[in-house]
Amino acid sequence: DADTVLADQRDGYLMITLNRPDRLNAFNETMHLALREQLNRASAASEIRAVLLTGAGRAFCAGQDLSDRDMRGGAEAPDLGVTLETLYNPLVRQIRALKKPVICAVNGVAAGAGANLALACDIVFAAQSARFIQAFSKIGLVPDSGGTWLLPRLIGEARAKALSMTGEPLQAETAASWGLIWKAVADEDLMAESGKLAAQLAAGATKGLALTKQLIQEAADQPLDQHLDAERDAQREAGRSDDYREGVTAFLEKRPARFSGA
Ligand code: T3D
Repeated sequence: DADTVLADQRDGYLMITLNRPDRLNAFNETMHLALREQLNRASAASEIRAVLLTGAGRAFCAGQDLSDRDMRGGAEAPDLGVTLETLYNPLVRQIRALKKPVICAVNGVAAGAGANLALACDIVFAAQSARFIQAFSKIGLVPDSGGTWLLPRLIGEARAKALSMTGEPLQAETAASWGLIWKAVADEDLMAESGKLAAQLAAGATKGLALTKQLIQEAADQPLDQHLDAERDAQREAGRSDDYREGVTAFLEKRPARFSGA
């Protein structure tokens, strides 16, 4: 189970590849921990200013590895609350809390927790041939990894319920037209397009982008009045960054800004 996750630092961003292609990159504990470690690395390293997450082979991620849940010999069902508490929930929290943009390139099928992992990222590209499947209902489970929170917010209750209850695959283009993801792109363009955006955001005003991410995420839970205060505080903080000074100066000097991330 070595190298269940590959990581490659390029152009200011960390490209992380889920790498269990023979299992469609389904999650076992080793892959969870390896992914967590790479996200921690991305969070800690000042030279990494964005993350690009993708999958090896023909799939993005098929969710939980069900061969680790084999109860055919009469084994007791595992306590799934424990797996969520210790593995899936920390992963979603980690992505949402990361103070750098996380871009997801969904290169193929994204099922179960694999679909919701993708949706937890900040900007999601998908290859035209990719499908999103809330596979949970087929095995008697509920959508996890934030699915029941994110889906109704992104696409409304009607579509969220139908996708979750039927487990029907949703094609990338429909996902984009519904507002579930940012863009569906031709398969052969997926990595170039998502890599280009990752590099662009890695060269951006990191502090401002992190505050933007935080504000948009918090908006779902607070009234406008309170949120206006949060925007005021965030803008005050962004306004104290070197990148704000550089952005305004570059505009006035009619040249591209050179953001340092500070
Ligand atoms: O358990 C907990 O801790 C709670 C947390 C749960 C989170 C969850 O994610 S629950 C949902 C788990 N995932 C699924 O239910 C999806 C299962 N997979 C599928 O439905 C299909 O494989 C796909 C729709 C994703 C893809 O279909 P297809 O036809 O393109 O491929 P395939 O032939 O089904 O799969 C190819 C191989 O990958 C196959 O192995 P083989 O026959 O070549 O040896 C298949 O068994 C394996 N595979 C696919 N998904 C999983 C998997 N092996 C283990 N676990 C998987 N999730």
